[in-house]
Amino acid sequence: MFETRLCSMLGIKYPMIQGGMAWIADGNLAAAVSNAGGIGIIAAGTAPVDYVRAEIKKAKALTDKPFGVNIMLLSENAEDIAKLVCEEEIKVITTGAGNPGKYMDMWKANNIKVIPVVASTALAKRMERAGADAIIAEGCEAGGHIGELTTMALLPQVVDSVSIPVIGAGGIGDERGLAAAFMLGAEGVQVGTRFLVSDECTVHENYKEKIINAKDIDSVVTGRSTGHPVRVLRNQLSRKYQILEKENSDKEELEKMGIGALRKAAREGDVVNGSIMAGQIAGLVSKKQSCKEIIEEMFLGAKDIIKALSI
Ligand code: TUI
Repeated sequence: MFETRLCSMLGIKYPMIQGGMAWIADGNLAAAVSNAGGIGIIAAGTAPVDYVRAEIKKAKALTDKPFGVNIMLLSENAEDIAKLVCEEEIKVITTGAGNPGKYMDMWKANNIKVIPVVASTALAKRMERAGADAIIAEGCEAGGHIGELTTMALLPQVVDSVSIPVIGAGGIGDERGLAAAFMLGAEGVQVGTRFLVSDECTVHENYKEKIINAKDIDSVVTGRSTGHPVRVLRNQLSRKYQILEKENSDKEELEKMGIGALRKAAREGDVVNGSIMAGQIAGLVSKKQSCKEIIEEMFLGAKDIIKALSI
């Protein structure tokens, strides 16, 4: 039922891409998702090149399945990571928070499948023209850096605007979300927040507990005033940030507050002064499971939903 063009393109069993969560999605998580039949992704985020190289080596040791790297285009290391993925013969790249146009030719010359994340039909069309192999349409229910449109509105419009496969993202955390994305024309889904609490995810336990305990309305968007809106779970840092934004504080000072805050929460477990990036679906994520259990539960459940509809 879910054998789409994405499966044959990437050589995977289930058309599911793991979200490229900076400072969270490492070689361990990527390998676990790939071993379970999806496509695991190592997030480069704002990390140094050597860190990303080490995570790639880790994933290579843990799986013989294909896995990818997410390149966060706002990072000052983006260009170096763009070259690293060619050197390391990475099979798939997802990109976020910008337009990867200037790297496309280099990646295509290295036979890499390129799947940019977009938040608009305009960028989706540009990416298709530039040679993208598929598109991730990510709605603002997602965690981290977001665009303006919801998944429900964005996804079908992107599906209509390109002919390459479209992957739905943002707010997809169970079999119902997966089935809904396919109803909107998706040929795959990207899941982030639910994998964050997986057994194989090495994010700090305090971060996992925050996700498990989150309710529907516990995420907020900070950074609209600086032009870099980011969805996070509400905590002392987000409240401080929102007050400063209301007071029209200096943009540079606000940006500085954000840098390093994600790492502080994800690696050090400081969920008071750190940034807990997560999607709106965190309220639905209530149990820790292996990546295999998550993927199989979602696809088997979605199959049942769609079967029940066709009676
Ligand atoms: O990239 C993400 N989510 C992220 S990146 C990240 S790391 C970070 N750290 C500190 C500050 C900011 C980010 C955390 N979460 N998602 C993919 C995504 N890309 N969502 C939306 C977009 C997007 C938005 C506008 C992509 C392109 C775009 O327009 C670019 C253009 O030039 O048209």
